[in-house]
Amino acid sequence: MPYKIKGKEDALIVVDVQVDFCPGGSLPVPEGEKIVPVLNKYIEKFERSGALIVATRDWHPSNHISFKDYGGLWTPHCVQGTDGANFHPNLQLPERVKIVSKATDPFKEAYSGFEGTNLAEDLKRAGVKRVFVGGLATEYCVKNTVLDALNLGFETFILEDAVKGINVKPSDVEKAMKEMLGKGAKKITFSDLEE
Ligand code: VGL
Ligand code: ZN
Repeated sequence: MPYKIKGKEDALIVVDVQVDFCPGGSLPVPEGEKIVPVLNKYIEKFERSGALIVATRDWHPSNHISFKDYGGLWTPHCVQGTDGANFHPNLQLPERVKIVSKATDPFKEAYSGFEGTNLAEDLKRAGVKRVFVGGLATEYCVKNTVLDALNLGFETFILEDAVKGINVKPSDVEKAMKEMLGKGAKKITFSDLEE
């Protein structure tokens, strides 16, 4: 179904497209790098329309609760200031991108870009009504960002061709997609967007 980009009422949120979440990194999402060129197309299109472009990044201190040694599920990843925490080198973020660093408190996991950040206030202040969410990983940070966006009252779109998941269990991504859609998110692909 076609949707017209409205410009200033829209925000593109690129979630955690970082070196550690791509093959070769410490917590790779299988084929995570494949969404990079697709995201670049979205970025270009939204940028041209005057929409707000946001890039979230996982930005953990080295003793973060998310890490196995500190009681969490994950191997260390996206530690502040390390190469693995950098955005993927081929991701073409525009000059005026708003970077949101999250999960910086050592004692709190925060999968959503809205958790413990000013993102909600910043979007509301800018007059944003709709958010378009892509990135990594579908069933963790993308899902939690999408669900928070819905709860905050944004019309929320998942970029189906620009997300990838980990699938710790094989059906995890499918379940996450169902949950997001069941709560009111809409899924679109690049060809659904009209300028
Ligand atoms: C993420 C696991 C741990 C994500 C972040 O960006 O989806 N997943 N930290
Ligand atoms: Zn993390």
